[in-house]
Amino acid sequence: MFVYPKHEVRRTADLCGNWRFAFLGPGDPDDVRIDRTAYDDWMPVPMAFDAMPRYAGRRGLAAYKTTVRVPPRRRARVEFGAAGMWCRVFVDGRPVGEHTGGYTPFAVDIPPSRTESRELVVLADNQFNVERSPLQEEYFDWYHYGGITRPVSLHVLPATFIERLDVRTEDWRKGRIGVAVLLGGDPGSTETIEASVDGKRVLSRACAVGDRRIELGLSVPAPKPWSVAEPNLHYLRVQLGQDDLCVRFGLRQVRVRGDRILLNGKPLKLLGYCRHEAHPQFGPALPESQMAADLALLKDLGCNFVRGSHYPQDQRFLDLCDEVGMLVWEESLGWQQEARHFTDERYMQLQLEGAAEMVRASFNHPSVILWGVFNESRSDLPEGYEAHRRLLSHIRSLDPTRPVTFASCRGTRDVCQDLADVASFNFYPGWYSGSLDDVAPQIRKHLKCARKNGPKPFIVSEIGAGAVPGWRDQNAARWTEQYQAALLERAAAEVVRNRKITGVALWQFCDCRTSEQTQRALGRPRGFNNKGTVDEYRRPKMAYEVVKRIFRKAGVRG
Ligand code: ADA
Repeated sequence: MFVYPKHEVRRTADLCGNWRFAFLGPGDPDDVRIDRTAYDDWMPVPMAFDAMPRYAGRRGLAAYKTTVRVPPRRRARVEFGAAGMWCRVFVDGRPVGEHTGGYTPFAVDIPPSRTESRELVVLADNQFNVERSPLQEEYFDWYHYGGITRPVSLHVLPATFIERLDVRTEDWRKGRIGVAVLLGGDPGSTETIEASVDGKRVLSRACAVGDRRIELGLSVPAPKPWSVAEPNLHYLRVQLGQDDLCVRFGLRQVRVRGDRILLNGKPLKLLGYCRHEAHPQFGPALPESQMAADLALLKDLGCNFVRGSHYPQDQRFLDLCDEVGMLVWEESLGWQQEARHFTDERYMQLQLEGAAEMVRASFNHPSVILWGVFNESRSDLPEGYEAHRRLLSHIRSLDPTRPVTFASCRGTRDVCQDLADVASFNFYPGWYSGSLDDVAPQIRKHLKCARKNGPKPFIVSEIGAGAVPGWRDQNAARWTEQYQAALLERAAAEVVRNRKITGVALWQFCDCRTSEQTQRALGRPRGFNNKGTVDEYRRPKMAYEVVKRIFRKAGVRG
């Protein structure tokens, strides 16, 4: 719902749609002769190729091909929303870039040419491979798909172009913003820079573009703050010479004060779910209408909060959260990392790069209020302390405007809690251990752990139970919908009742396909993580009406 186009001057092209496709099967990408590939199929972009029936469950290399038109002798760039798990991009048969991580945006340059028609090939790989895709491992408790899973676009660029606009709220009441204009290309000339907010000119002056960054202080003509109840959005357009960029932003400030998270000075109560980007027919490449339908269900449940578990989110989903008023915890890619990860410098560099890609992509979303890292990793180890310190301080250096956290399952053994602005714990009383009577006491026990060094916001970042969809039984034991409803009722009621608890992200919004690794599969009926309050097709389980009643009574959904 962008009221203004993202570019009025820059020439761009949407590259979504059917590309030519060939599944090459298992193998090493260095053995692939792109010029000898027979493209015998078609594949929509964005889409996970192994969510398509013909390639379901198969792992290997896949080649995508399309043709793009670039004015002769002009530089251009292809921007990918994400491609996984690893990919290599070719232009006219020559490699121009690679990317790993599967959930973050990246770009590759198209070198100038006298020829206008350019061949673009993407070699994508959904094979688990510690060299090419170390950030994604088969033991994780969700299914890892492959392909070009988020939108792709072509950008024809002038010598000096606008890389990014980072918008910081300086005063939400008065509508004062700080804007960092990040430049790419060849600096060194003097250009005229113009800025408008909501279509009204607010700046026009000459500027030297010798460095890569121009700082602007601007006023929003008719400021309206962003909130869950009133998700007002503003539009900033900057033109610099022959290039321009329009971004949306919201006037809001997030602060931690004592044991509260404040949004524009008001304490938040975060009630919601952890959500995987997952659907049996699309894998992680959900169409926008499905994203919107998910948000409508979250709103119907009375939620104001969603934790994007366990990787950076699709920018289109965050756009929708901005528009409808949903608060987001966004986190970098990871799951139960161990000491071997923390002591692997290449792994840590990829974690740092992936976190930076996430922060840069999501910086302007008012809905994103919290950054997370390293889900359930060994934050009880000395190596874990250094790894958490590096990653959290890196994120803070890129974005000092948002608090940071990490979802710990180490309880009192956790040695990293001083590094986080918000204490977040995952625990499953009544599921992996104990009974329904342990739910509220365990929440109170973790609250005490969160406050051991003084008042601090505390989020129950995961709690829940599995229910096989449609399974109801007189015993009402584990895996029944009755048991899941009873457990979530106790968890939601305790969080809503206890004013010292900042919030909860129930595990999880919808069922999702999980790893086919034997040990994982044996504990996951149907090969799915069945802890959704709705199943994978978003059909509600018994818990739905229970959580809805409790969350809506709390009145946070806006
Ligand atoms: C962990 C993990 C989730 C999921 C959950 C479960 O908390 O963070 O991704 O695996 O357990 O269902 O057991």
